[in-house]
Amino acid sequence: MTLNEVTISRAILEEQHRALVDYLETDVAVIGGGPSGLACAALLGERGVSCALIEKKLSIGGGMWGGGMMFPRIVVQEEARRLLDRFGVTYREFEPGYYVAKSVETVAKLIAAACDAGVEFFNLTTVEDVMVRGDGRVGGLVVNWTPVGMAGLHVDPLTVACTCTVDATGHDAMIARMIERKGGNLQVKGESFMWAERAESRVIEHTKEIFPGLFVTGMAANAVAGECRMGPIFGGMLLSGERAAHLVAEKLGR
Ligand code: 48H
Ligand code: FE2
Repeated sequence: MTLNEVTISRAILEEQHRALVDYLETDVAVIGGGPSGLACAALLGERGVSCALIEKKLSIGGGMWGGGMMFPRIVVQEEARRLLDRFGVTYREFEPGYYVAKSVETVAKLIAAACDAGVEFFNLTTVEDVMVRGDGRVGGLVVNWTPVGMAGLHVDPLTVACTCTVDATGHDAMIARMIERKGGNLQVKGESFMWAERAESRVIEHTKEIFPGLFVTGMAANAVAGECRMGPIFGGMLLSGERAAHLVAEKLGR
């Protein structure tokens, strides 16, 4: 068999173009491919919700790859152990209630679960703005290729429409901050000191709809609420992603 380079190029262009066009209107856009966004997207996909995950970097996985101070291990507490089981992540009990897993395996299995659930990934894509119209809700996102911003090029973005948006952008709570900056009725307090136990329990209750059509999950939920950080324990991120998926599905009547 002879291989035709043009066919290879056409396969890539046509398939990805179709994905982009298919997701110009979607039920849910999850912004950020860290642990909370991945868990949220995977669990929404499993419920049959059409879900796009938009990640500005080349790699999906966010802050989980690096474990703690570049030791690629993460810790998960008892409450979230069932989510490691659900996503098929192997782990070892270090001390009663402290489970340690490999960060690379955990990221890989979360990504695999999201893929299996039909989530469409758009990496290298930055959400640079949101659409809020007369109805006062987030109805869409303004997106551009990440390298456009990195190169400082003046290239206008494109727009996607979504019924629900999930801010899973981590410490910076980027989407919530966009709304705050533009005068929306939303205050981002910024994260507080390290206090693992408090941060891990509170992140679940801070996971909610913070502005019409906009849900927040993961570290962004604590950043919006002025809540503590937790270091490299990741159970709260997974539980928060699960809670966000539940709230979004409820909102969509699914
Ligand atoms: C597209 C964007 C944009 C944008 C950002 O940081 P993350 O891993 O987020 P979480 O909340 O799922 O997990 C937090 C965890 O990794 C962590 O840092 C913890 C637990 N820290 C505790 C501590 O004490 O430090 O992932 C967020 C993702 C990243 O991949 C970003 O690149 C991406 O969001 N992102 N994607 N458009 N505007 N902004
Ligand atoms: Fe962090």
